[in-house]
Formats: sequence, structure tokens, C-alpha cells
Amino acid sequence: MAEHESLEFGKADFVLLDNVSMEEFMGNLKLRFEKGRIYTYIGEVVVSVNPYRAMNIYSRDTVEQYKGRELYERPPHLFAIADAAYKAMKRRNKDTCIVISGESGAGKTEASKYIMQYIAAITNPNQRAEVERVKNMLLKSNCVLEAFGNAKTNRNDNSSRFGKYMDINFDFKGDPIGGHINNYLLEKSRVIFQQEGERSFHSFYQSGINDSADFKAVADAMKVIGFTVDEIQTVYKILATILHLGNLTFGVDGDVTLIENTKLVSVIKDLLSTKEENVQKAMLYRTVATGRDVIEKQHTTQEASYGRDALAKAMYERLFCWIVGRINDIIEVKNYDARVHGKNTVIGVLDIYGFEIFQNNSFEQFCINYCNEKLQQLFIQLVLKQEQEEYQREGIPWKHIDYFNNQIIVDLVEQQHKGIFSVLDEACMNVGKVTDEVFLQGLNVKLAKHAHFTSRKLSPTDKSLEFDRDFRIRHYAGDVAYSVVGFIDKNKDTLFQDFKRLLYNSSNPVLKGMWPEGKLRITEVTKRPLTAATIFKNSMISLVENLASKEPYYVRCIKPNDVKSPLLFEPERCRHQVEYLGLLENVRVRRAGFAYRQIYQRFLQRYKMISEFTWPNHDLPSDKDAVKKLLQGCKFDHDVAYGKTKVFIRTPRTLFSLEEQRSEMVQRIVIFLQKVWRGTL
Ligand code: AOV
Ligand code: MG
Repeated sequence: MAEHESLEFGKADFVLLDNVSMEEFMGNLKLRFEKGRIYTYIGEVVVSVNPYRAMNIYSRDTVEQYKGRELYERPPHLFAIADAAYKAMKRRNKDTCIVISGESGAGKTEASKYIMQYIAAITNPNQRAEVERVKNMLLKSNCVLEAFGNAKTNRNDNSSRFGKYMDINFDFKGDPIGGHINNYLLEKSRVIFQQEGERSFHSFYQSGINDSADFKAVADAMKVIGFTVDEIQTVYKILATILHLGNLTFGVDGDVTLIENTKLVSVIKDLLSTKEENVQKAMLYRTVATGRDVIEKQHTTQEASYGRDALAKAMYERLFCWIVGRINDIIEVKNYDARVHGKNTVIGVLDIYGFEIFQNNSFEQFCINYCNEKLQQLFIQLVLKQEQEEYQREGIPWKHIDYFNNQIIVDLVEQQHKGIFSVLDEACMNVGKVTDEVFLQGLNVKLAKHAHFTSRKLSPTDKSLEFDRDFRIRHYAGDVAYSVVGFIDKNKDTLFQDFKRLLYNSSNPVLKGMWPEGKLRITEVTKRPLTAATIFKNSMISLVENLASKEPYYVRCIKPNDVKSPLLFEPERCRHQVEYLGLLENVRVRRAGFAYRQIYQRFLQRYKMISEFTWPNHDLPSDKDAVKKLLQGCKFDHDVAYGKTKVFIRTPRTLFSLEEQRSEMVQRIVIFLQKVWRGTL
């Protein structure tokens, strides 16, 4: 329990609630939010409510207050959890990770930045130049990735449109020596289409159009990270190409397909450092292998437009992955000899796109929401598992707490053969018709009886399903209707080989380097590359495996309202999030029933003054015996369990009582000492 806060701010840890009910939970959350206390614990989990205003709680001074302290010693804060993850890594030589979750706009990305900032601030006390360099790179890389991977959506002005997992590597002294970023499925369709009120990626607006201050920051960051002038120029050329592609239109003359605005082609060929005729040809023809023959087939205008859009999307996605790759080259751990210095350890920070529901939800939302299901599943497993393991390890009986297990939804999406991804992949491989409708029919057949799946066909009277081509999933965080339109295309994710060859044949070496597969001849191209769904699924499975192999720390973010207001706490919206995040269950498990636990020796350190057997020192055979004697003396014995290394206290009241006795004793001791000093005793 965080003791440096008065109760006027509510309970700093939800496990200290008198009753674990939704009402009390919400009451405490609201009270704290209104008092400007945006963080509250559930044991070691931080619950964070987005304040939507600048808070004066991230300064250097605050960092100092949290550095090296125990979680319960200071008011709840992200810094405390970052410190806990850092300490655990350093003390026990363990890899740890911080998993930040919550819906779109709840504050995940901001939280991840504060965590990084904290870690940067508390490390490298000796100011080693190499470590400073690494830290600077890690912080700067954020700025670049946000410019290229974030965009304004109707839920969040700075919404992450990719998933990001960043490892920070530390040497045996606990100083950062490098890092690695994994990025997950960028929502590239945004390049060619945005819903009303939304924008494309920030990067497009920083080409001197309006966000020019940001442009400078990004350009500077890229320079600092070590991108060459040629590389930076190529980046801007690619952005410009994509913008021009958006204006390219096609027409027909007789049976010939042609580009209407040929001037643009000339601009594009300069940007891509290639020949005009090459651009023309790639836009209007595709090379196909039929048996042993290779022929050139003219596009219809429709195919040409499709190709153009696919090119724009692919160029952007490739650019993004290339940027991540370049950053990784630069920040990867170098010159570290594990045989000399021991294993280097890692803190991973996960910041993904949050659960989202839009007016129109497509393949991307489906993937994003599946990703959130996976993380929720991990939370359920680890938070319960850890707790269970701790009780087991300490030899304390454990009682099961009921909670909604979303494994059923995870299976609905990813299960072999029956899952939605499998049905989608099958539909894509269909020899006959390959359409979104075929996919929907497949779903209707395979998932007709699934409790979390429905569609117009399966529930014809359901008014909430507006369109024939919608299916709906009952997610852990709410119902979402997805339109199947575009699923097949987005899943197949094809880019004509002609475009790859076009880019590979550029005389700009940076651009050429991004498209190595452009050197393949049509006959050498793999016919069935992995689908987008399969790639995403595999990456999620390995992400979860990776997180599960580390000691996890959790930040659960809550969005207080939908209008980005700093003062508004919408009770219904918040209650819904508390519900689906399983926070109440989290509290219950945490208290089931031990609200508090402490290693014997530390417990004594804190409370030894309240018992004659332990003050100032005890002569019992072990700290465990001393704690037993102390608690028996206070008549709290019935409320505690003695584990192998820790004492567990069931009800918060006992802890309050101990705290009260402690402050009384401390006061008496202080008065006594004052008397001694003044010589009045
Ligand atoms: P998200 O990462 O959870 O959404 P962000 O971290 O981008 O959400 O937060 C959204 C906005 O809320 C930020 O741009 C800030 O204006 C504000 N905000 C969040 N946390 C704080 C804070 N601690 N202090 C002040 N303002 C804050 V998404 O990426 O959409 O899932 O895909
Ligand atoms: Mg974000």
C-alpha cells in the first residue's frame, strides 16, 4: 500500500477497498481521478486513467523520488512500476517486460514514453558516452516511428497504427547498451483511404504542409539516429511518390488502357530514379507466366487502379519496415561479450494499437482487436497463474476466482481449420470464385453455432447488423460488426511483380535496397506466399510466447470519456472498461484472500517497534519466527498465513491496524528521544 498519501485521495491500492464491489471500485477510481490522482494500484498492476491534460508528475524531481524505492513506499506511479521491472531485472538477473493495454486513446503510447524516459533517467550514473548514445537513440527512435506509424483517427489524434514491442538490453551494471524493435502489422490501407474526420499517417503532413515544426523534429531525429542524407531524401521521395500516385487516373482508348495525367508519370519517374516508360509499363501491364511462356497482359482500368493503390500501400509499408530495420541496425547491442560480462538482460515494453470500434470496421480492425484479445488472454493467464504459483511456492492453499476467460474468442479467430483466419485463408485459395461473399458463406457454415459469432444470415432479425456483408463478434471488450468487404484482397496482399521489379531497377540504391525481391523473374516467384492473416497470427503467437517468458508488469489504461476532456469522468464508459479489463477479478484474486505480502525480513524492518519481542532486535531462530511472535502478540494470527519466505495478510484492516500501531510507536519513540536530547527525562 502506498502510504504517503492521505485518504482524502481515496485508496492508493484497490485491494484496500472495504468491499470489492463495482460500486466501491468506481467510487475510488472517480474520486482519485477528480483529485488528479491518475494512477492506482492493484497490487503490482498500475491502473491509469488518461488525464487529457499536462500533469506535473513526470519531472526530474519525481524521478528522484521513485528511484530505487519499493512500490508501496510512494504514491502509485508509472515510474514505480518501471523501477520495479528494472530492479527485478537487475537484482535477479531476469528478463522483465511491461505490458501496456487499454482501448484506443486510453494512454498507452504516452505511458510507454514515460516509462522509457524514466529508465533513461535512472541509468548510466557514470555518464558513459556509449551508454548515453544508446539512450539517446532509443528515445529518438520513438519520434520517428510515431511520425510514420501514427495517425489521427476518430478515437485518438495520435493513434498508433502499428504494434510496437521494444526490447532494451542492459549490461551487468544495469545500463542500457542497445535495443531491438519488433513492429506488427501497419494499417497501410490508411495511405489510400481514411474514414471521415481521419487523416493519413502524420508523415504526409510534415512535408512542409502544416505540421512543419514536427517535420523538423523528425528530420533531426533521423539525422541523430544516423540516417544518411541520401536515405532521408529517399524517404521524402517515397512519400511524395505515394501522394502523386493518389492522383493518377486511368482511362481507355478503344481497347487500350492508358494513364490520363501523363505529366504525373514524369514526376514519379524522377522521384523513383527510373525511366518514364518503365513507370508507364508497370502501371498498365503485368507479366504472367503461363506454362513455359511469359506474356505481358494489359490491365483493365480497374486492375490498373487496384495496382496503383497496392503500390502506394506497399511502398509505405516497406518504407516503414525499412525504417524500423535501420533503427535496429543502429541500436543493436554491439561489442558485448557475454562470456566476460555475463548475460545481458532485457526489459521489454509493449505498446500496441488498442481495441477499437469504428463506423466501418474492416480487416485491420479485426487484426487489431484480435491482438487485444491475445493480450487480455495473457493477462488472465499470467495474473492468475503468477498468483497461483506464488501461493503454491509459498505453500499456501489457493482458492479459484471466477472470471470471464476470453480463450473462446481467441480460438474463434485463430484456431486451425475452424477459426476465422483459417476460413479466410481457405477462401483465398479457392480454385473457383474468390470473393468476400464466399468467405462470409464459409464463416456462416463453420461458425453457425458459435456463441461469439453471428451474421445477418444467422440472425436475420438482428437490427444491429446493418448490412448483408457484415459479421459480428462478441469481443471481450464489446460487440464489433465487421464488413467482409476487402478481407480477401487485404489477406492476399498481392503486389504485382512488375512493381517490385520497377523499384528494384531504380538507380537510387536506397530505394533499390528496399526491394530485393524485385530481382526475381516471374517464373521464380513463389505462387503462394503466406497470407497477411497467417503472418499476423504467427507474429502474435510468438509475441505472446516472448512476453510469457519474461516477468511481466502491467499497466491497464482507461479512457475517461470520448471527447478528450480533461475533467470528464463518464461513469458508464469507465465502468465498462473496468469490467472488460477484468480489474475487479484482478482485485479479488489479489485478495483471495491475501491483500498484502511481504518478505519476513522487510516486514520486521517496518513493524519491529510494535512488539517487545522484536524491538530493537529479536533473538529468535529466524525472521519468520520473529514475525509469528509479533503477530501473535497483536492477536492478528488468525488473519495471516506464513509462507516459506513471505508473510501473507488477508484483510487490509489488519494492515491498517499494524500501520496505526506503528505510527503510534514511532511517535512515542520520537517524543522519548526528544526528551533524551533535551535532557528532560
Ligand atoms: P493510446 O496509445 O492508448 O491509443 P495515447 O497514449 O496516444 O493513447 O493517448 C491519447 C492522448 O491522450 C495523448 O495524445 C494525450 O493527449 C493524452 N494523454 C494520454 N496519457 C496522458 C498523460 N499521462 N498525461 C497527459 N495526457 C495524456 V491507440 O495508440 O489509438 O490505442 O492505437
Ligand atoms: Mg498508441
